[in-house]
Amino acid sequence: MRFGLELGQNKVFTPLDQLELLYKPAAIVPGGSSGRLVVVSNRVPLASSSAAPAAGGLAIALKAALKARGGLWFGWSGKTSEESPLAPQWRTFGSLTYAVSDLSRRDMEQYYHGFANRALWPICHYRLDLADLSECNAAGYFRVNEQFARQLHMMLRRDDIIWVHDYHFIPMGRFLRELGCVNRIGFFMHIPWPGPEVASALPAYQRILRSFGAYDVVGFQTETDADNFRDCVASANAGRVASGDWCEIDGRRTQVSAFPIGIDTEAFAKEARAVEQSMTVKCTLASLEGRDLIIGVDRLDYSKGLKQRIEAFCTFLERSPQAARARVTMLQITPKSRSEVPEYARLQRELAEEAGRVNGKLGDVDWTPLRYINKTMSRSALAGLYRIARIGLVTPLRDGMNLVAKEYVAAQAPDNPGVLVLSQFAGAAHELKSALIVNPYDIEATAAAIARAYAMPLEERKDRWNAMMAVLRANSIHDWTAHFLKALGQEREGKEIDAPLIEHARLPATVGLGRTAPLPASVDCIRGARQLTAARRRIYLTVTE
Ligand code: GDG
Repeated sequence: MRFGLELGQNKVFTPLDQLELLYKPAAIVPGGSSGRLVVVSNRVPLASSSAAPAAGGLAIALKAALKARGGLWFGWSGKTSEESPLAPQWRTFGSLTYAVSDLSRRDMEQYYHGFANRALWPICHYRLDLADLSECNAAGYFRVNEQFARQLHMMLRRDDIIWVHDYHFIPMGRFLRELGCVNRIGFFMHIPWPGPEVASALPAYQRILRSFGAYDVVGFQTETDADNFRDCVASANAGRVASGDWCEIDGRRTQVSAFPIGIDTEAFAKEARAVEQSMTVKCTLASLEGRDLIIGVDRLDYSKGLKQRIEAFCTFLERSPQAARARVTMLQITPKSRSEVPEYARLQRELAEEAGRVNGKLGDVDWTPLRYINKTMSRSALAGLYRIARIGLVTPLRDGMNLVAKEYVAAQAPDNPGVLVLSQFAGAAHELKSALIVNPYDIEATAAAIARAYAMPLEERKDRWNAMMAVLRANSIHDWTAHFLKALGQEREGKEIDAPLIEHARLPATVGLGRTAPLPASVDCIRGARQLTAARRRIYLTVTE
């Protein structure tokens, strides 16, 4: 018997016994052989052919991890359909299966555009002024998460290890638990998490916060984000914060830690070296006619600080007669994103106007100071353009990490590296301390940092670059995947941590970091933690039998 599934343009026929294999639960073996890795993310990089464009670093690293242990990648197809929910469509390549599901138009409006991109995104980026707090969008967010959880639950085996990604799916773990899922489930937040004063503006704040308690491991980009989250848990009485990165939320223990995401440093450096002679690089160099290049690469998003960056570049040219005479040129590559969301459509118009204004004011018949491009470039073209740029401008107003900062550094030529100007509000600033760190709201200071980068002697550029490369090499995207999966696999490998739960109490913040510190352990809490662990083991064994 054969079963037909539509996948993009292709109709895939799959024998029914293979479908059964996909849905059939496997027996749990605590501490035994490793199960599949199941990744859940909003978009699934399902390449329909080998001619598809190369995936980004995150997709490559996750794919490698999925292939290594066998896996399933599940998420939204990127398409809408009239009816919802439809059964997921899936496709298998060797040990890796992709399963994707469409959204109805209403789900897309409420869950994706409405709640994920107009409530969670702005609030997590500290933009309360741009947030839409509509209740029905919040309801749509939970509804779609429940739908996806039901679909995923049907496909799970009992020894799968599940890794949920990003703000679109915060409640996914909670719904899976309600369906009886006892697997290890981890969650990684790619965007920032603000403190309670800002986060509590979220519609359904308590429900969202408590949703995190369904996960065994919750990862954030920086210690600051993880601390903010712990502060939210404590101040909302959603649980208790313990020593050693542990939180108890709604009676369940969750590890809350920072796992700063990296890039494939060596591969990116190699790519940048290799494309030095490419047509894109040669044509760009020819068009510059010896002028120095400053580069910015960002999705078109208000969090990226593009207006302030253009203003800072303009101020730099006005304050620096030498640079103006040398006709330094800025290339800003900004692929459009989320154009259906009104705030993004408005920003798109405003940036185009601003670019025109700068070029009208400072340009000449043979010089366009700002090359503002809304096109998506190939990954290798980007690597080559980073390499020829004397300055990398990465000045978001708020960013979980910012991979462009890391890519710019990795792409530099060791004997003549460029300078990274980096926002203090990017997660990357926690690691790349040898960049020129700026406050992107301060236009004059950012312009001064550009001037300093422009004039920086070779020895200083090399010292700064070497220091940053050492950081990137020590924490690549592969290390990130391994660290997270190791934390998530602790129990499976019989290494469950029996750290005592300790009442959360805030001591005066330590200088600069604002970290919280625990008080001595309370006997009741320790007992509670042990009971919880024992109860969880009992459930585990019951399921196994
Ligand atoms: C979220 C968080 C966090 C950009 N333009 C083109 C292109 N890109 C690539 C870059 C980079 C990626 O897109 C952008 O990554 P970012 O980290 O800068 O920003 P978000 O998209 O907002 O990502 C962020 C990240 O998740 C990972 O956890 O760092 O904080 O917001 O890799 O190179 N790639 C190609 N053409 C382009 O025109 N090929």
